[in-house]
Amino acid sequence: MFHKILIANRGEIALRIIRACKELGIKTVAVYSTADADSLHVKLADESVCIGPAPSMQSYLNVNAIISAAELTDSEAIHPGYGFLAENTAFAEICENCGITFIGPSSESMRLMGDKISARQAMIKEGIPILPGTTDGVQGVNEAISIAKKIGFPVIIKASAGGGGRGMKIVHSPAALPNAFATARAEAQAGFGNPEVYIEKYCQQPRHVEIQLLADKHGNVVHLGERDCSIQRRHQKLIEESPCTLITPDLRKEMGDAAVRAAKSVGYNSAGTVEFLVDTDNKFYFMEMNTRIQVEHPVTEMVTGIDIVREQIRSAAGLKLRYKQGDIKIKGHAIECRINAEDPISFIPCPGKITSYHTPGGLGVRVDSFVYDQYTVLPHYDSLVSKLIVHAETRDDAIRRMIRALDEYIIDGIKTTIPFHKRIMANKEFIEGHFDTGFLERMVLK
Ligand code: MV4
Repeated sequence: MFHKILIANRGEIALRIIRACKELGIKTVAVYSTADADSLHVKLADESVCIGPAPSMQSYLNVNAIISAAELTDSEAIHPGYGFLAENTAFAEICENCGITFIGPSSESMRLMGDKISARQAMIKEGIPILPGTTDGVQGVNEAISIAKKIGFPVIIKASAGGGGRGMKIVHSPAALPNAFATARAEAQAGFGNPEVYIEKYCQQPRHVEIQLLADKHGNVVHLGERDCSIQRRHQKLIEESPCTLITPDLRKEMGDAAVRAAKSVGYNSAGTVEFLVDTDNKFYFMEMNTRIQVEHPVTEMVTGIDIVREQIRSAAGLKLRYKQGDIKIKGHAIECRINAEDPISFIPCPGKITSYHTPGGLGVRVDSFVYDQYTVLPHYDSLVSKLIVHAETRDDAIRRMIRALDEYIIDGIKTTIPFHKRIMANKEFIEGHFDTGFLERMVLK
């Protein structure tokens, strides 16, 4: 096992990783920007290294500074968390070349899954369902029109180097295609440095269901069931839960097996997530694979009792997976609310000083956060201040527990999305499990 790990991140995920390391007896090194000098991840780590000024480009994305910090502190491994460098193939490769273990998959499986066209091709080979569309990049607008006519409108244009919903264009008619196609390519070039796009049939009102995987360096892969992440706004997930209300044990097995095969097809050997869309006929389609620990991993931890970060670190150290698929049992229901420093109606970020702070507690309540009384939420980074996770026997009990916990939570001095979550937890459609990825947009219209 590693003796020392450097955590190349900040905020709640840096704390989450430090906690796993402490329980494994591993020493930790925090890195921080000058703006984060008072942050909890710096206080809780055994050592810390300042890696630059507040802007992420000069600190948490500063590869040279982070590699130097790892070498200076004799860290054997780097955990990238999520965001920042977590899915940067070049960074994973640099770690590999420097003899530092990147806690994540090999740069090769990252590259195969990072390119959405090569990921689609890998799924076809494995017989995993994908939406009708192209299996190669689309170069010209005429080609795009003939493909779209063949698969039928509406279609969606996506960047091959994109992901997470960034740079997608929904097209409803041939007339709208030339403009959408040109914009999609230009945005792909500007946003990802690669203009390549592909076209898929657009699936209306799907559920976003993802399968959590654990894999080791010995070819073993298990799945930990699914999360429903359909409650999102502009591709920012706000509420996640496990299990998903519409997944039967048979469908779970089918999707879980598909996700395991997807991982095996690229030699995947870490924690990861395979994202599917589930349509109104309960048919599922591979979307993409996230090769990192995700924000919403705690809901899966609550229903399986497995520490995903701990298993991810063990796997990176070359240890064998401790679980067979038959050992994985889903117990009860878990829900996570992402609490952001944002206006609860407009979702405009509201950083600032917390003047009073009290966290909820009690049975089945978990708070993954990094803020404290008098802490100033910084404007330089994302606005997530806390993840409130509840676990209970049934979904109804979990919703009631979440309402109770939201009522207990005091965060004064800044605006947060707590009032938004209270409204959702009281929403009839949400309570009945009748929602899809369009739920929030429709709610605003009402
Ligand atoms: C889609 C889709 C419908 N049809 N692809 C968004 C995240 C990324 N991983 C894939 N995403 C989607 N891909 C096809 N062929 C719907 C989404 C989608 C979405 C689209 C528009 C507005 C909100 C959305 C929320 C979740 C998923």
